[in-house]
Amino acid sequence: MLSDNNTTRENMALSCAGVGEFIEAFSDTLKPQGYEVYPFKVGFYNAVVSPAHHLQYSSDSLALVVLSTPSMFERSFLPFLRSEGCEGLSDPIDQCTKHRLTVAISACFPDHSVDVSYDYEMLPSRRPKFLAQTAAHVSGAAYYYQKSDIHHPPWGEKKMFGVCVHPQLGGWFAIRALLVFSEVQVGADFLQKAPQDCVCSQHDRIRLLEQFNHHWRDSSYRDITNSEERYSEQQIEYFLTAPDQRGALLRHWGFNTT
Ligand code: B12
Repeated sequence: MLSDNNTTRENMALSCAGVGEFIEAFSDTLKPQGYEVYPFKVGFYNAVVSPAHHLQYSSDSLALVVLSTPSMFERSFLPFLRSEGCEGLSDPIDQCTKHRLTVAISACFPDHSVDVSYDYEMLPSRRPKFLAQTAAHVSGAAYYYQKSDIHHPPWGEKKMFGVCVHPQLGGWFAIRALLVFSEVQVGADFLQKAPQDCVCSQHDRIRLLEQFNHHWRDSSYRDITNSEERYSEQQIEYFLTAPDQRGALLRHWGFNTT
């Protein structure tokens, strides 16, 4: 990767303020398209996951987690279908996110090597490339409520999947991608930001995990807080449609998909 003056940029070091400046244009590009961007250090993530899930970068490397907000569907996805269309077997929302991020990365980080992983990508070991909920939590974007956050779980040994809650959006968002800048190191003044704990009581946390695990199709878990935005009826219909039927639904709505 070459910088403006044709020197190789390696081990660029950024202070906390420098991180804000570094990601500003990227974040400003994606915000009107319905995406949010949160920075963190790889070390924050590796400190909590098991070694098998470690991200293989130095602990000071800069990482960004990208969330989609409710408006992504109308501001980014429907226009994407109109302008680009989508083809092949992969999920149309995934195609849209990949397209938007690829364009924004080349525009905002032309001189940097960026490793991008998407939420749906798996390693050969069949593990997800990154644990989206842990990334959202350690970046301060959204609190990840897990069974271990319940003092006396009423479910015994039964596995209960955890769920992230965003302070403004409740459960009305998704975690889409992880970017890692292996050559950008973040200084010690960049402190981990605690996510806002917006489901404080044990009673509500139990309700949240039960709704997410047993009733996720009714989206009640998404309304655990008073969220500022929700998915539109059209978006809810899209996501409740089985993945293999979504192409037909888009064609029914008048979009060209193959
Ligand atoms: C596999 C998968 C599934 C599987 C299994 C779920 C699971 N959690 O294992 C199935 C098919 C069941 C599933 C279903 C759903 N899923 Co799903 N799924 C995933 C996926 C791809 C990987 C999850 C995974 O394998 N985790 C592995 C386990 C081991 O991770 P873990 O339990 O978190 O354990 C780690 C943490 O505990 C961490 N850790 C340890 N200590 C600490 C301490 C702290 C403080 C922290 C932060 C972390 C931490 O270390 C552990 C690993 O070592 C993620 C996307 C992604 N790339 O992450 C989406 C994801 C979790 N799913 C999501 C959703 C919404 C759903 C569904 C509602 C369906 C849908 N897509 O609409 C349902 C709901 C669950 C249900 N009732 O069935 C969302 C959740 C969003 C949110 N708000 O949290 C995600 C993040 C996708 C996304 N794009 O946003 N899913």
